[in-house]
Amino acid sequence: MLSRRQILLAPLLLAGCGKGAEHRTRPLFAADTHPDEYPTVQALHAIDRLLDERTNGEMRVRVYAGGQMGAEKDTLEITVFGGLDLNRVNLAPLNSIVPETIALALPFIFRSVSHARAVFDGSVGRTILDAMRRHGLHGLCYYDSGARSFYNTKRPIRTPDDLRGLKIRVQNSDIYVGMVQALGANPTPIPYGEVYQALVQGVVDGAENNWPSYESSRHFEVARNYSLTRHVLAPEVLVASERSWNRMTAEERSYLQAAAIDSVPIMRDMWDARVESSKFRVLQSGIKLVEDIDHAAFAERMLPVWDQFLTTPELRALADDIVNVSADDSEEATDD
Ligand code: GTR
Repeated sequence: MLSRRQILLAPLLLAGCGKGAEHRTRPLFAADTHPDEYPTVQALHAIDRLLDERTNGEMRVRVYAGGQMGAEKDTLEITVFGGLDLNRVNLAPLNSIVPETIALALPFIFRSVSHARAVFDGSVGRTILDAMRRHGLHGLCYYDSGARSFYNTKRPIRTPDDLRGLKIRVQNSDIYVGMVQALGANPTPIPYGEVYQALVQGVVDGAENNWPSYESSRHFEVARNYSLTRHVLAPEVLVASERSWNRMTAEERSYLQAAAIDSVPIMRDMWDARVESSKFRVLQSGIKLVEDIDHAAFAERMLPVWDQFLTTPELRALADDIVNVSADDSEEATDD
């Protein structure tokens, strides 16, 4: 059965049903939940510019930003179905579609931002992108998402016990539900676009996210205690619909893949700058920043969560591979 959104998107879908030659007459449709100035959306615009230059305008990307195509869980369905060609999502909503992505979502699996970047850029990262093909998606590249930390309207969090009993918004992913439960809080999955109201109305007491999202979503105006738990450093992901991919010529595919890869360092520069400016803006607003976190206590609570989610030898091997990737961890994490 078609969902309401799939029916709404029927025109996009039909426009995408042509053969290779017809395909080039329309741009690739891309979705992102963030507003236009956010680095992930700017990365999609960068891909559009690169494709425009390299194909003399034959390939272009039309970006639907600000969540106008719906929540990430829904836009992913639409992407698998072929109604969207490109989709920039967080890793979390992919966890239930592509089991291999769970390895990257494990709390505290990354030692530092440089470790995370080495994994995204290396062979483990590629293996996980390739696994997406079995699920109707073509993984093109990862983008930075920095470190996620807890924030709330009630009190400063320093230890897991400080979270006890709080209602915490989580993304649509079982691993986030398991993580928050293991910390003694109550997880509530809510789409990103609805979290601000949920915080205002007290439906939830807190959430967790990186500096740029905490700022851009205006959650910082309501949830004034930001605790640098840095529990998850999972990436953002750019996927293509496997259906759209299969409709492209080999040449179009290589242009698209190359533009995606070339957009990664462009996005990384914008990301690092945005982390700094977001952090500056929210600190200026007078939020309470909690830095003396008992990270060891948080990490210890996550051990059963790893066991709960590493359910196959393949997933365990992927997690081991991630841990074994070497990186210059002495380097200061860029978003602390
Ligand atoms: C942001 C991420 C979004 C979305 C959001 C959320 O950091 O960029 O794609 O996943 O978090 O918490 O829902």
